Amino acid sequence: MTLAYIGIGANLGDARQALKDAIVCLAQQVGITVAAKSSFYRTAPVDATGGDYFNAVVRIETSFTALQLLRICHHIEDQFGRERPFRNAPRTLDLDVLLFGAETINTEHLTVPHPRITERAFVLVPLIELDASLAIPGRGPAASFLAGVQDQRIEKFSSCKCSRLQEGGTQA
Ligand code: A4P
Ligand code: MG
Repeated sequence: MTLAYIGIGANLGDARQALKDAIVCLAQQVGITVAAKSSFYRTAPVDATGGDYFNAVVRIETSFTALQLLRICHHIEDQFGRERPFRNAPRTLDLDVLLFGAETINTEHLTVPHPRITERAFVLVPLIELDASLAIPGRGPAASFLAGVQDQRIEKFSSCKCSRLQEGGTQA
C-alpha cells in the first residue's frame, strides 16, 4: 500500500458539492482508502481565469501504481463532465496526484511530486493541514514554501453558518 495525496479543485457549477462527491467517488474505488481529508478552502484563481475555486486535499492509501491512480482520477473527472477547452480553463472537477509515497516520477503523462506543488497556496495549505511536518520528496518541508505563497487569497470554508457567525460577527 502506498500513501498518496490527491489535490481536488473545482470552479464551475456547484463546486463545493463536486468536492464532496469526488471524495465519495475516490473512497468507493476498490484499491483506494481515503485516510484523511482537509477542510474545504475557497481560493482565488492562480494563473487562471474564472470564479473562485473550492480546493481540498485528501490523503489516501492505495494498492494502485501512480499511473493507475492518475487514470482513475481522469475517469472520475470525466464522470463530472470535465472539459479542457484551454490551459487552466475553469473546471467542474480537477484531481491531481500531488505526492505518491516517496516516489519521484518524470514521465510523459505523470510528474510526481506535482510540478507546481510548492507554488500554490491552494495545495500547500490543505496539505499542511493534513500533516504539518510533511516533506516533499526532493524539495524539503512543505511548510518552508508557505512564505512564498502568502499573497494568494485562500479562506477556510465552513459550511456551518453558526460557526461563521461566531467567527466573523456577521453572516457571510
Ligand atoms: N499530469 C502530469 N503530472 C500530473 C499529476 N501529478 N497529477 C498531466 C495530475 N495530472 C498530471 O492535466 C494536464 C496534464 O497533466 C494531464 O494530461 C496529466 O497527464 P489536466 O488535469 O488536464 O489539467 P490541469 O490540472 O489544469 O493541469 P495542471 O498542469 O496540473 O494545472 P495546475 O498547474 O494544477 O493548475 N487556482 C486555484 N485557486 N485552484 C485551482 O485548483 N488549478 C489550476 C490548474 C490553476 N489555478 C488554480 C487551480
Ligand atoms: Mg489536473
